[in-house]
Amino acid sequence: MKMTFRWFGVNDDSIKLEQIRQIPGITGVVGALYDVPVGDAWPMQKILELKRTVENAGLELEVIESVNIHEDIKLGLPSRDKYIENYKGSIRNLGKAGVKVICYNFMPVFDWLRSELAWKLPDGSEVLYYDNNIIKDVDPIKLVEDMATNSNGFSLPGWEPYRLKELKDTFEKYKSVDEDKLFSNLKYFLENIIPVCEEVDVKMAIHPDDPPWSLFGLPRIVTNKENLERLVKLVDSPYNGLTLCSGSLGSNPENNIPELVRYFGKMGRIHFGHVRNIKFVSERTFHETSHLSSDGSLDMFEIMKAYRDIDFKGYIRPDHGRMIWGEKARPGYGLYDRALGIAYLNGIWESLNKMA
Ligand code: DNO
Repeated sequence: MKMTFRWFGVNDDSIKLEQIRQIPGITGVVGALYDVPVGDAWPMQKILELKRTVENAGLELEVIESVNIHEDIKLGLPSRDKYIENYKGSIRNLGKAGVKVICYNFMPVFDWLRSELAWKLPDGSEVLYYDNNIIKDVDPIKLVEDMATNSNGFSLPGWEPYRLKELKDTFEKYKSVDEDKLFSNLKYFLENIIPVCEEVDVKMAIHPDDPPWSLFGLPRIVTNKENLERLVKLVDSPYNGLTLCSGSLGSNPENNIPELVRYFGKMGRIHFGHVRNIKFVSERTFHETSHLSSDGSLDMFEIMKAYRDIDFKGYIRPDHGRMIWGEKARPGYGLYDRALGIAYLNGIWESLNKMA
């Protein structure tokens, strides 16, 4: 297991690489180019610049999160071929720069979604909250506007402001895309790119839908064991793999995370693990917590044990943390609570190794 930390770059992160470097056991950052529009090929020079910056701080850049997928690919429009060609260009360039894993998602229109970005826990810390009663009645356009203005001045991953303008139009286009169609659009994409991944040794790792159910009538397919199984079979190659996100899949209590880790891990299809906890409030309503098992509804020991049992050699990162100690950072992505999360996960890992 290699422990990593998501970083949004010199210009868009409150956290410095020098601080990340001092987290015990850290090997590298999970980075991305945030100034390349979705759909364009990532230029070699910019990738190398990012790599140099990260490596100069004594860290590795082996995981990218995310190279986002242009909406036309998800919609299966004729223009998708041009964007798929660009995507292949990004994969080739990232491979040349030594990147091993690309995390991406196939969620229509939205990436992750919450009803509140700074909900107060009794200890005064702030967390992300998903209340299904709010989401089910809300106008999605209004929600996106709120998200964009309430994120401590940072743009949220997947909520690029320039995409909001097209939102209404995109909703219209999705009226003809159901789950089967979305699966076949994903298959088309994977069939085209996986041979390039095999050639340059870069593994694709799809991120589950967060939360793992349909929103605003849009189809969502990366949601449970059955669909993950269907997905890995779309193209039967180890390069067609998963980012197993405990918090995203885990917000549906029917998803048993340790079981999923064992099942897809034994197949060699998990390349990246996002490890975090959440607490169920009621059906389809939950909030995030510290990583500690006793603070949430997921058993972190059992999750890490599953990774240990499959002798996981891939990358792990702590996921969203609480906002604590007065930190001002992008919601979910502060330094302090994610660093505490790492220390805790590393502690579990050491115990597991010694007990083995
Ligand atoms: C949220 C993240 C997601 C994730 C993408 C991957 O905090 O886990 O935005 O990065 O879905 O493409």
